[in-house]
Amino acid sequence: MPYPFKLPDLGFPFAALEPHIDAQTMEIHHGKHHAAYVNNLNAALEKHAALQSREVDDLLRSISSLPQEIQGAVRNNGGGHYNHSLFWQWIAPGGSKEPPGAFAQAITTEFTSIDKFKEALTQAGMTRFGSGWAWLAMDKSGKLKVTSTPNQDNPISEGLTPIVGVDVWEHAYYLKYQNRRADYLKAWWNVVNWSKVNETYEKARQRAGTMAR
Ligand code: MN3
Repeated sequence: MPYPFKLPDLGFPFAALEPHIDAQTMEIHHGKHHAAYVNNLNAALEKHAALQSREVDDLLRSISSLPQEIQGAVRNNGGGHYNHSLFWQWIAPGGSKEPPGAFAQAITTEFTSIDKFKEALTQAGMTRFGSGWAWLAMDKSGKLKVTSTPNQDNPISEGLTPIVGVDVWEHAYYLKYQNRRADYLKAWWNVVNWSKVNETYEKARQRAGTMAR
């Protein structure tokens, strides 16, 4: 949905991810942090009517073509809005055990096992200095790779499609885990919504297949 951008519903109660992610963190993360990205993105586009029909992912794919005075605001706040809109969908109460079917096979092919993939993504999150995200992303040829980005950058700005990502900003975990990012990441695996992640993967794979033809 284009401008004015709106804060999407979380899809579940704030407390639904307990004990892995606590209710207060979810309430502030969604209702304050994500809401601020939405408000700031809308403010940045307020005087740019020609950009208001564009979806946020479209804006993020072409940041360098935007008016220079709003590039930073779109990158940070558009990225924040887009990243969190995806992030809420990739987590769910109770999660789901493992990636299904063809997706599991693709992960195993690339990383040798699901556990090795989880290690790689966790490592990417642990080694992201300061604030940012760790991602599983697909390149244009359909190949999966683990990557990480600073701040609210998203892999789509580098021509990749995010399949799943984890927020490693301190605001995502500090109230419950303080400085223990490793404990947060370990807990986060318990709430990953693999059926939604698989859906993201299938869509990206179809797109990569179309482009390869
Ligand atoms: Mn966040």
